[in-house]
Amino acid sequence: MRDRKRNDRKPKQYPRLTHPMVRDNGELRRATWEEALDRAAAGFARTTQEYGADAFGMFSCARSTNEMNYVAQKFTRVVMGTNNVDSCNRTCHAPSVAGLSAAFGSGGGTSSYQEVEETDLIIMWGSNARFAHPIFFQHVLKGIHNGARMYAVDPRRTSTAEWADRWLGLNVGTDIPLAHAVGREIIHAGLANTAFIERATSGYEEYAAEVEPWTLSVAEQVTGVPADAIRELAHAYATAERAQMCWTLGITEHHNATDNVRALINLSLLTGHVGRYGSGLQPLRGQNNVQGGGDMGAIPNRLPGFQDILEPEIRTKFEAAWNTVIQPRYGMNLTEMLDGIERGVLRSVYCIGENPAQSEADCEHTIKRLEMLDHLVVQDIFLTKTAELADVVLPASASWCETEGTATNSERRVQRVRKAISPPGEARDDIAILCDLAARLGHDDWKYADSEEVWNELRAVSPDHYGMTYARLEEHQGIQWPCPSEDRIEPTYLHGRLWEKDPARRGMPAPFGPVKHSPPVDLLDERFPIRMTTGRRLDSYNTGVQSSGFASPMRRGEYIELSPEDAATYGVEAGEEVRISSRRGDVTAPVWIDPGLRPGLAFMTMHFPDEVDTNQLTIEATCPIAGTAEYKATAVRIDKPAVSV
Ligand SMILES: Nc1nc2c(c(=O)[nH]1)N[C@H]1C(S)=C(S)[C@@H](COP(=O)(O)OP(=O)(O)OC[C@H]3O[C@@H](n4cnc5c(=O)[nH]c(N)nc54)[C@H](O)[C@@H]3O)O[C@H]1N2
Ligand SMILES: Nc1nc2c(c(=O)[nH]1)N[C@H]1C(S)=C(S)[C@@H](COP(=O)(O)OP(=O)(O)OC[C@H]3O[C@@H](n4cnc5c(=O)[nH]c(N)nc54)[C@H](O)[C@@H]3O)O[C@H]1N2
Ligand SMILES: [Mo]
Repeated sequence: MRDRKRNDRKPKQYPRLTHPMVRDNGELRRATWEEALDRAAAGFARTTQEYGADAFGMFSCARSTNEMNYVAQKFTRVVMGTNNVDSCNRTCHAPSVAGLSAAFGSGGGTSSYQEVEETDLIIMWGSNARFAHPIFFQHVLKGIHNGARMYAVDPRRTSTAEWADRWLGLNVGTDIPLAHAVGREIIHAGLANTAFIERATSGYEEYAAEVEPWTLSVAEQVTGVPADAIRELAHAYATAERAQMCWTLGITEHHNATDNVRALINLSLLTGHVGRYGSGLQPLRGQNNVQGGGDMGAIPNRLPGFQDILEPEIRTKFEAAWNTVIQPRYGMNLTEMLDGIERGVLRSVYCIGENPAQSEADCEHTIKRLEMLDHLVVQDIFLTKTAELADVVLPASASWCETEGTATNSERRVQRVRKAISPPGEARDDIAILCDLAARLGHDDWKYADSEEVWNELRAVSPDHYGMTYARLEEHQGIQWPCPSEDRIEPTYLHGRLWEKDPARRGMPAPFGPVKHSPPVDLLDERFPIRMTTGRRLDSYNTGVQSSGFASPMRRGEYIELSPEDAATYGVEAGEEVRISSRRGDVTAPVWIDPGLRPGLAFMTMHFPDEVDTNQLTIEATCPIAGTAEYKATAVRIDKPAVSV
């Protein structure tokens, strides 16, 4: 039985922003739109004049529409003249995009939700989709109903794992040893798809040598997963007719996250479970439009349509379309921009729909950095902790019910978003605000009659989106990219080319990534003996801005979740307040006892930072390729707070 004792701390209610604000004498005060826009634009112009275009950075919004992200990145590149634009993709799936791009040349998930219903095997690797992707999970349940087997690979026996045929409860940060042992077992059992490997891949020999030391028993020692469970997973994956490998942050929020992703992709190359109907790789994306934000070019290395900035003919195309000059180099990603603030090179930030003051690892450090900025403009729907630090606050309409546009989900499906109600007070559409700022910065020709006009501008420069008119999106109830033609719908899965017999049509082979195990950076020792991982619950959303204010019988606020064994060892009871310390800070929270946790493993969410600021504990160690932080592995200790006298 799970402990049901409630946390009686009151949730913070975030006020919806209904009018602009500017900072005077250290305080935010109400302002008119004219005043706030003038102030915002003047600050951006000033930092650029003084320090150059690259002193500006844009944090774009993965909650908002494709159209808004298209305009936000265009604002960054054309109006401000820099490629410093990024979004929360950096904190979650940038490693998936990097890993998939390295293997296949494109960063999208390779299959569709429908295929999950018609597959034979579903692996949920580091994903608690039952909580975090409940709509996708309906497709998983249909797949199970249709006879698919399911394996869950997660340190915690999660609500997702409860639906699995088998749960592999590995130690945090041991995914590469586990994947390598699965790969080795497939090879040694003679179950590798040699025809596919020869035809469609490269680097197999190196990969086989890399996995060779990872016998089942060595892997059992390192991962904590029994050898027979590893063998079972290996045989199930290799012998399945169709198999879906799904992963999320258990794989990507690590200092070696891109390597983790490569380790899973390797398994698909070894077995041929990619590039055909029913078999594929699915990184379930995070925020509702984080896939679309990246597709629209709100990332520092790609122009809209995931087109590489370093390719001269791509730049030439966009320079002609936008009548501008695009810098021939990658901009800074979100992690680099935060570093850049501290180094004094990034002086102004335009933050649209992000709350880094609470979402970044080691957030006290992030807050100090944001305070160092010469000019911070925050455009949000609520007065967030980040907005409280801003020089100018601009109230936006909420993308999901107050604006028109499109959004793109994890299966690359672009769907229409509808305006159902008007935004409150003086709040305005994100795109209209961006255009008004552009006008003040010398681009008074930025006028869009509606979101469809933005979309058609994007279609003209992005071959993958060209065939998706608004009318067709409506007719087909959403269309997956790529969609290069107005009279065709492409297959639901990517990389079918790998199965072509004709080498010319098959194209570049997909390389194996010979990656190595690297344990978490935040080491366990006598002072910090507990491995804490962080993540999500069904009833709350990210930093809680959009979900704290609601009353739900499910809502139970922040806890430190411990195994029954650890609770006994530390002599703590359910509901008792304890101090949780890491090498960066400490917080207090009540205890929740979860029998789904193994001894030595603790869990906290990121949902209630105003009650318990979990990210004061987490470590900034980031993946050097993708820039994503190791939110999933913090070393902590637990103490009963001293009784004050
Ligand atoms: N209800 C709800 N849904 C959401 C969100 C939300 O806040 N609330 N946020 C959205 C966003 S932005 C995102 S990115 C997604 C995230 O979706 P998920 O990634 O599914 O969510 P998390 O709970 O962060 O982490 C998933 C699992 O990783 C496991 N894990 C931790 N360490 C390891 C490890 O070393 N190896 C393995 N294999 N697993 C490990 C954790 O135990 C956890 O169960 O959810 C999205 N959906
Ligand atoms: N400890 C720990 N920390 C984590 C993670 C973890 O697993 N553990 N996960 C990380 C992940 S995956 C993510 S994605 C980040 C999330 O980090 P953030 O993106 O910083 O957090 P959110 O709370 O989702 O903030 C989204 C903001 O967008 C605003 N918003 C919503 N709709 C609109 C709109 O239409 N227009 C505008 N202008 N604003 C809008 C909301 O009000 C909110 O303030 O957190 C990361 N932090
Ligand atoms: Mo995310």
